[in-house]
Amino acid sequence: MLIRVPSASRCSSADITPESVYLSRRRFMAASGAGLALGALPGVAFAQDVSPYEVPVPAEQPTWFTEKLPGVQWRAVVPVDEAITPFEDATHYNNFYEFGPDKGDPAEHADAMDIEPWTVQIDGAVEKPGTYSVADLVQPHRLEERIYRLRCVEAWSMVIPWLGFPLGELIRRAGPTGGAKYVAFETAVLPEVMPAVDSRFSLIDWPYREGLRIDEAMHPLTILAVGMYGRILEEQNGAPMRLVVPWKYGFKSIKSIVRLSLVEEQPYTTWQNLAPEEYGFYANVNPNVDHPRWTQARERRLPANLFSTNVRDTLMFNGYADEVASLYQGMDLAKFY
Ligand SMILES: Nc1nc2c(c(=O)[nH]1)N[C@H]1C(S)=C(S)[C@@H](COP(=O)(O)O)O[C@H]1N2
Ligand SMILES: [Mo]
Repeated sequence: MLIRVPSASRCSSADITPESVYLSRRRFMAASGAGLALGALPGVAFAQDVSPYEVPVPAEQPTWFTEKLPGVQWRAVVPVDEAITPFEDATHYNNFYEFGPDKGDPAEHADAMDIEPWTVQIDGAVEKPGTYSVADLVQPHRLEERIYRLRCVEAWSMVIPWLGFPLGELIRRAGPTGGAKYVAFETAVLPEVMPAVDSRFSLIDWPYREGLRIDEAMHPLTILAVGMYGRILEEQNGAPMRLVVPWKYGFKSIKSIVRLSLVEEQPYTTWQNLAPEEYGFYANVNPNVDHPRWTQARERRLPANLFSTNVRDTLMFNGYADEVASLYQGMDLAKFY
């Protein structure tokens, strides 16, 4: 018998979709109509306590989340025509350095984080600064499902169905004033549950910090996510609220946000500060600008397995060039990496 093993250097087009995800997806498409354009169709309601994915759902999800489920706009953006990463991989192969450096550390440690209640401080150049509960921040919004590629700077990627709302809507409600040129974000620092933030040997100057230019923050693809796979976010993925900027390397998508500031100057960001030659402020996914130590032209789509490393070409702006390339018109992307 001839068994063909794809060579590691070639892109594999065979996407492996686990049966359960595939089946629930078929059900889902039948219910909602496949291939929705942005904002084209009203959301399809599912029973409050039922995730359309066959994934573990916590026994108790906060009411601020469950009360939003019947109104969710599923598949709010045309889904990528690529298999959704199995929930197990998306929740057990993570970067969340506060919980440790290994991919399995966040899943092991992060559920000790108490996300209920949780508040986010909004300050800087806004008319309505204050400390708001996540419940209050989510309340005015309809949740949308955004199925996005997530491309880590380490050259692996996934496809994750998030539930969230556009960050721009929140900023508009806060009332940005003239000095609002950038948005700065900070993650919680919880030494009792985050083994790495206490370490004298840690290279990172906590809190983990990220930032966007205001036009990037207002872009309709940029969301604050509170759920994934039709359910609440897992702690290791940044519960209760994290940023998702799909055309940028994953490190921009800061988790477990406690502070959002509208500021005049380009803010301090964690990775840029650690290694400015390797990680820039913009961090736009770009197959033509290599990391100093590896190529960014290709990526490993997880899960990879014994028979397929699942290598594929990385797309300009992670496949979102039509939507976002105009934000960078006239900029030298090799200089502003
Ligand atoms: N606070 C915080 N946010 C973070 C990180 C982190 O270490 N700390 N890692 C980033 C990196 S490098 C990536 S690739 C994504 C991973 O998101 P995921 O685990 O949900 O896939 O989270 C980003 N957000
Ligand atoms: Mo990353």
